[in-house]
Parts: sequence; structure tokens; C-alpha cells
Amino acid sequence: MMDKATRLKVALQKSGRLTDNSLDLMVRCGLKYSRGKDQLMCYGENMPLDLLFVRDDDIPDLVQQDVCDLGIVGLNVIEEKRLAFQAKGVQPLFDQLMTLDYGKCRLSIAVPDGVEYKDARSLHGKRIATTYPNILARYLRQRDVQAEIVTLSGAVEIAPRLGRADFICDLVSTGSTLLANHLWEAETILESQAAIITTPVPVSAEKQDWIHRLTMRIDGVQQVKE
Ligand code: PRT
Ligand code: ZN
Repeated sequence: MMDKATRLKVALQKSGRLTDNSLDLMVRCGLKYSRGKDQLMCYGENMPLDLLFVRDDDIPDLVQQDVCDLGIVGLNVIEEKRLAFQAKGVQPLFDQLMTLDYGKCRLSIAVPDGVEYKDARSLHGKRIATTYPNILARYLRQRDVQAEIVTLSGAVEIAPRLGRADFICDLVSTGSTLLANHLWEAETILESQAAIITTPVPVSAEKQDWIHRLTMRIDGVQQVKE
């Protein structure tokens, strides 16, 4: 094994919608790895690259804190974190290196069946439940709409039925969750897919070289699949 400082650390989602595709991508890039005992890490055997498994929401922070050199996470999480850091006056230290061809979804405004919605102005004076308060706030600000953002950590789709909100702003892929909860998709506010983020802080030449090789291999893998 090479020196710790020269090994790339890549953060992946531990268990969720991005996990299988992200691990599969690493394998297709040629990575052979062994699992650590704690299941928290995988160690590259034929590349100086180790995988760290965490909750997706923690991935931008790990890159921000320079604990990891790279991370794979949805654009929705990247954008929400970027805006949250900016709101606190902290400079976000993660750059988007490339987008990946999985994890596709959209962040949309959804409306209870029977309720009218024409455009963003329909949200004026209303309560909107979401787990993406910063992205939603920017959307409302850009349209001069004043609305109350109800920040929830999950189960956003049941908020209207519980009387906690008039509308929701949530991720949609097939639309079946909205349908099952008697909601209809009115407006998309962000298109999302998985992406690789990296630190803008300069890394060693060896690490930079491996980041370059990895992105070339990912390009190759993604072109084959097209
Ligand atoms: O535990 P951890 O925090 O790591 O996982 P998580 O529960 O926060 O995330 P997870 O695994 O659900 O999603 C990880 C990422 O996958 C998201 O951040 C998105 O970038 C992406 N993704 C793609 C989705 C969806 N599609 C998706 N459909 N994330 C969530 N959903 C949910 C959505 O919130 C809603 O509840 O699925 C439901 C809607 O799906 P449809 O198909 O019924 O429309
Ligand atoms: Zn999460």
C-alpha cells in the first residue's frame, strides 16, 4: 500500500438509491477492493483509492472538510448544501467534477388533487413542506413570492393531509408516490442526477493524476453504456 497521503478517498452513499450504481461504476473503472471489517470502508487493491461509506447528506461536508478528495452524490444534495453554506457566510469547498448517468430525478412543486395551481404566484402566502429549504427559498426569492417554508426531514408527501402544509416541494422520479398521496406535479424547480464532487484545495500530483485517470475511465464507461 502506498502512503496514506497519496491515496484517494472517495465518499459513496452507504445504503440507498445511489449505492449500487456508484459501486458498480467503480468496479467498471477497474477497481478491485476488499471490504474493511467495519463495513465503513473498502480498500482499493489495484488503485491507490479507498471508498468511504456514509449517508448521502454527509458527502459534501466530507469534501468540504477535506476528509475525502471525491464524493458521489445527487445534484439536489450538492445544491442544497452549497446554498446552506452560502446562507451561513461559509464558502462552499466542493466543485462539481462531472455528472453521472444515474440517480435521475427532479425536485418539483406538488399540489393536492382538486387544488388549483397556475404558476409560482399561486404559492404566495401559502405553506410549502420540503426537505430542501434553501433551494426552495431561492426559487421563491427569484420569483418575488412570499411563502412559508416548512422544513421536514422526511415523509413530506403526507404533510398536506396532516394539515402541516398547503403544497410540497419534493423529489420525483416515476411520479407514483405523488399519485398514491393524491398530489399532482405542478412545476419542476431543479433537475437532478448523481455527480462527482471534488475539493478546490490543491492535492498532490499523484492524487491529481489518479483523479484524472478515474474521470477518463468514467467517461469511457459512460460512453459504452450510451
Ligand atoms: O440514508 P441516506 O441519507 O444516505 O439516504 P436518503 O434516504 O437521503 O436518500 P435516497 O437513497 O432515498 O436517495 C439518494 C439520492 O437518490 C437522492 O438524493 C436523489 O439524488 C436520488 N434520487 C433519485 C431519489 C429519487 N430518485 C427518488 N425518487 N431520491 C429520492 N426519491 C424519493 C422521493 O423523495 C419520493 O419519496 O422517492 C419518492 C418518489 O419516487 P417516485 O418514483 O414515486 O416518483
Ligand atoms: Zn440523505
